[in-house]
Amino acid sequence: MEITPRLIEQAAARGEMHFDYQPKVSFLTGEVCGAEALLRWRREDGSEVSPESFVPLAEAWGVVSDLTEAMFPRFLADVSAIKTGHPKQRIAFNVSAHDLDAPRFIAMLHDAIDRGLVAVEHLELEVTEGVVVSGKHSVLGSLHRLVAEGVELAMDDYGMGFSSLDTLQRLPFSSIKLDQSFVLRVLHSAKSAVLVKLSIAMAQMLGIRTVVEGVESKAIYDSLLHSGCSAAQGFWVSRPLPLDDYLAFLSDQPRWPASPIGLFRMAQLAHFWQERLLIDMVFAALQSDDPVTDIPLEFHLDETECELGKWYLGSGREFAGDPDFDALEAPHRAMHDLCAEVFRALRTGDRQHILSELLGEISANSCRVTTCLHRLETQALIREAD
Ligand code: G
Ligand code: MN
Repeated sequence: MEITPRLIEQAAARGEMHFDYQPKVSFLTGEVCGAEALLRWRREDGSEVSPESFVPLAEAWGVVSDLTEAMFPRFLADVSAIKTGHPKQRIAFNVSAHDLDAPRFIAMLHDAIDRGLVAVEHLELEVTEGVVVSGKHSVLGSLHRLVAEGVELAMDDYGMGFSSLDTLQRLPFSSIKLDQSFVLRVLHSAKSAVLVKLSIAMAQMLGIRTVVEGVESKAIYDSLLHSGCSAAQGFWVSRPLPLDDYLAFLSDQPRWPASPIGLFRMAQLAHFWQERLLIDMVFAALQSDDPVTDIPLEFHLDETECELGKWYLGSGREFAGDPDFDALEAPHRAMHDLCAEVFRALRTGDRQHILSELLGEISANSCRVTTCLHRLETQALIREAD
């Protein structure tokens, strides 16, 4: 069969296309946290056309946006069926740069949200980085608005394109999905392992999460359990499933190995990094005559907004009673409060206060936070190895 643009269009219109759902598992909880909708084409005679053979053609012919628009209502209906019994699931829809550049698709999304057809907390968009989003003001504005409303935006196939850093700095991503080709090699290539782990750390510094694709074996899953990566997707967790099978799968409440160690490590890194960034900023401000007016995005002034704060006020409560856990909150809160005070002092020009008091106190509290986290990490490692 020769695939043509018309054939693709007819197939979508006739209902020959549907989505399978591939689960993602949280490394922190070991539970299914969501899934990715993957487009499937089953012809009337029952034969399957693989997405690798028709999606790139649809892209090349410029009809991919028609396909996206034709399939979006089906996706919304599926999400609605999923959320009924499983309200915490977030389901990802794959979009191409062409879709994001098409005002019609963005309008469809806003319309679906406004009409209550889908709630933003159930919705994620995965954007392939291969094709560059044009960067038109209108597109960027719409994307920022969707993200501000609570829709998540993931960069798909991270590491494969040539423009990943450029795209990363332009679009408001909430996560990156590390491409299978790196993940599949982590056990056999020291270079891939370093690239994967540093990409996770880099994402963390940007305040975004990482998902690994291509987790085909328990050994790969285990090797990334402590890496600070948020979630795993791949054949070892589950193959992509038809909607009904995915619903049954969720109802079984399957569990995978989970660990808080990645979070401890990332929190140590993030707070150390935040302290350094703050010091750099203070010194730049002291050397310049311009007053500091804006607080850079990387700084969470409210300690309950950073991942560590969210954790110890939420699922981390299970550690209550552990002296290192109990000793964490006070210096952590102090660190964030002191950070806010530095910004106030920079605005009022009170340099003396910063230099003689604030920096020293920040450093002392940062040490306390790091020590508690390091001890919690060691205890957890000993427990898990036992
Ligand atoms: O473009 P994206 O990276 O989202 O590609 C998803 C595709 O990868 C799907 O077609 C899915 O079937 C396939 N896939 C999902 N998990 C695995 C895996 O563990 N190994 C391999 N080789 N392919 C996978
Ligand atoms: Mn994807």
